[in-house]
Amino acid sequence: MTEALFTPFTAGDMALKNRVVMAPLTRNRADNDTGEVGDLHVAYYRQRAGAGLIVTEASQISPVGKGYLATPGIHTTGQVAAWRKVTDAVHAAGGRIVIQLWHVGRISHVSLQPGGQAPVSASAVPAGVKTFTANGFEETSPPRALTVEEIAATVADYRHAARSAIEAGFDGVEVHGANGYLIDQFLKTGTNRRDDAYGGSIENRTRFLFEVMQAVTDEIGGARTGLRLSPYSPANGISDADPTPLFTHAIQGLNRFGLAYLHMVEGATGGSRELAEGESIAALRAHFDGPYMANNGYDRAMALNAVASGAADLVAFGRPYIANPDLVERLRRDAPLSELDRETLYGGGAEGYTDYPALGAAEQGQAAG
Ligand code: 8OZ
Repeated sequence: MTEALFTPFTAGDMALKNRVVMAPLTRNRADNDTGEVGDLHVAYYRQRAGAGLIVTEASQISPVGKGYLATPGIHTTGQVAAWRKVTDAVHAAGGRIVIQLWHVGRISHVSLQPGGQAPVSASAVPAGVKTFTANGFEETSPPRALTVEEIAATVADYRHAARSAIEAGFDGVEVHGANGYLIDQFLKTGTNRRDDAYGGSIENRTRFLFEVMQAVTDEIGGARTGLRLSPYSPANGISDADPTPLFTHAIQGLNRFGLAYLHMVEGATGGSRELAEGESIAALRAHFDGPYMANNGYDRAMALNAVASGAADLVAFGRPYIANPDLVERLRRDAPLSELDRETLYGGGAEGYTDYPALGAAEQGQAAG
């Protein structure tokens, strides 16, 4: 019997060969000056083309959207040409790949910003967390609030990045609305103290998200656009006074865009799946009409069950994909998973990046036996 996790699925315009997704993973190996990916990225993503869908590492939509050393961008012609080699390699290997569109907002440092300026956010509320700069881990710099004109320009940057993604050969984009970055900073009360049309009520705090989704879907179509949210995650010092009504409104409002999928971090990003009393991912998911991608701490049994039961259409695996380039094959055969090396997660070269082996032919025979 073929488990549903390994059967094809169509997400918007994207015909996927299975329901296993490689989640976005920041690895800090792009050229820090140009934001361009290189040959290592081509090899890394090609090795992982067995996934039904790859979501790339988060990639900044503009220079001010950058918040960590050596993350890639998707806004210059050089970045587009560099990513084209990755998308060609993944497609030649039979995979599908979308790029995650990222603006970090306040999760940045003056040394990473154009002209050494302060990072931007919904409001001038410091994050009190660390980022990764040329000097190692450093406290994020206090942000300033975007003006209404700058918000419009930022929406235009998302649109331009989405167009650039299609020019680079991506099958679509995933807008990063999660983990305490700019969109989340507008959504949640801990970071949004605005008293204009972008702050205060739930309608106002979701305005920026909806403007971004409108611009991106106008530009490339909803069927090539996904979105990642993390309603209950405290990642990057974010908080909201009452997240359930906020995300109920947000998710209901997303239905009009005909998205390829909604990707949810179910709990604390990279941490606990426990929720507070009255909070339920299933209840939020029920408001969404389109394909649902589950994420956060899934193992094989959880993923098989989530798809078989209909709780999820797709399951995104993050950390397991770092050390297991052939993760789908290992899940299919119920083969052991390799452990990742934490020392080589962020930055560096091929070590801990492209040198994790796939199952050997002999092991594959045994596991299949
Ligand atoms: C780990 C390190 C740096 C960035 C996220 C883009 O949490 C990230 C990220 C993760 O979404």
